Amino acid sequence: SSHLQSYGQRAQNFTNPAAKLLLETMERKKSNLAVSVDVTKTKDFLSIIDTVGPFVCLIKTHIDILEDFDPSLITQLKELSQKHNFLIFEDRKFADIGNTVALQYSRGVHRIADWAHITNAHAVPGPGIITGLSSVGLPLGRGLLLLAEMSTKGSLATGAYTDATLRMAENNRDFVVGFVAQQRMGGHHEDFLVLTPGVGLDSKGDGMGQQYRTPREVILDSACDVIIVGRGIYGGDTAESVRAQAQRYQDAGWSSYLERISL
Ligand code: 6AU
Repeated sequence: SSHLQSYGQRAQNFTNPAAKLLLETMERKKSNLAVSVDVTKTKDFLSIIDTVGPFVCLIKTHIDILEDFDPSLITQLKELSQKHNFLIFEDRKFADIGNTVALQYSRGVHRIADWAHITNAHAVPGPGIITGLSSVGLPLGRGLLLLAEMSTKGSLATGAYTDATLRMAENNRDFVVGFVAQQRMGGHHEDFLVLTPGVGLDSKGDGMGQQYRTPREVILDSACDVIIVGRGIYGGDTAESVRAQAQRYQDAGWSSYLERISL
């Protein structure tokens, strides 16, 4: 007697094409795993993505940490996204006035809006940051996540700040498709996506503030939608270990989801 909708059913709760496509992809690939590929060399970046591609719904990038960035990398990233059927999330964490973030999103060397289905922003500047980003991203069918909480020890994004971030999202539902957060919040319905970093099966932290919880804690106990895993997956040195870890996290995330919707 489940009252929770499946990922596939939830696609119809959204008008935003990026959110719909993500949920449809999750259902089709049976994956609520996003891999965060935080490496500095193009060769490693592309090889990790090709290895984990079959297991993920989403690849998360920090495009500005690549030392040998070249626009041809974007062509290759898009090809991998088609080969393996995943979406791309550039974790840019915009945090400036609307006019500036519109430029950072569309221009510069990275031209993020051209290739990233989803990006994210801090709520700290207020709603103008959404106006600026949506002026670029909405016509392209892109989606935005707001950082409502952070995974790190001592995060200031709590309480009234988190609540105000939720209100900002509710007032901009065409473009804001959800949150980067640690839990589904405020009796929050199934019509925002909650993507959650700080996920690891073998480690509790990194000595620089990061805190890890298990896929089960995140998906089942905290009712989040997507686990974001970085070093837990690509930390191993061989392609075989990267593949095995991706499979392991995909299985852990998906079985927790099946348990959640059967409650
Ligand atoms: O699994 P890790 O610790 O290797 O990587 C976690 C990834 C990093 C962070 O920049 C990002 O997730 N992140 C975010 C995001 C996604 O916005 C927010 C947050 O609160 N904590 C966090 O780790 O690429």
